[in-house]
Amino acid sequence: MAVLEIRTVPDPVLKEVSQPVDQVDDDLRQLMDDMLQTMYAADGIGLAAIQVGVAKRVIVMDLAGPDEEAQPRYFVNPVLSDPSDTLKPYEEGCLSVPTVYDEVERPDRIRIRYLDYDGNPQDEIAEGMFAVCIQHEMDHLEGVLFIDYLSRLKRQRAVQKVKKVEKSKDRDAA
Ligand code: GNR
Ligand code: NI
Repeated sequence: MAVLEIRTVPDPVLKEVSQPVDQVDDDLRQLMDDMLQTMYAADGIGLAAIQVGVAKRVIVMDLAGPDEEAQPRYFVNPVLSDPSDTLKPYEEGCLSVPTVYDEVERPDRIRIRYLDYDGNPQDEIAEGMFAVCIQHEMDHLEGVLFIDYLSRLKRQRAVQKVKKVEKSKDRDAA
């Protein structure tokens, strides 16, 4: 297992559209294991493969609280459908846009079909935090970030802030 580097804005890879996976094999499971470890190391609740520079339609997630047992989840080739008419705002963050948080409105209930860790098809209804997170991650597969829903001014400020934060991290590391 390995902790991978998480790409941050304005890295152009984050705008790429990810490609469907044709087989859930041991190589893909290795990627999912590494993604999960990377997500845990960064204290995230979800991660899309493109955030570690891999343009495959793969997502990992764990919505368990800090004092709960781990609940790792893996989504390969996920498809969303039947969104609720009701939208709900939520203060989102993103490991690719560190230190920036803002409200995004999304359907509060949505159906998700995907292949699991073993390649078996699954069909679920996502609600609450699961619905927020899976829609945030699905956007990554299309090259979309939560800041793309904000005003241009807020988006530009967000990118500038991340550039600054990343530069100071590089200085600390040097
Ligand atoms: O860790 C994360 N937290 C989060 C909080 C609110 C809405 C979405 C998220 S996903 C984010 C991890 C991430 O960037 N996934 O792509
Ligand atoms: Ni994100």
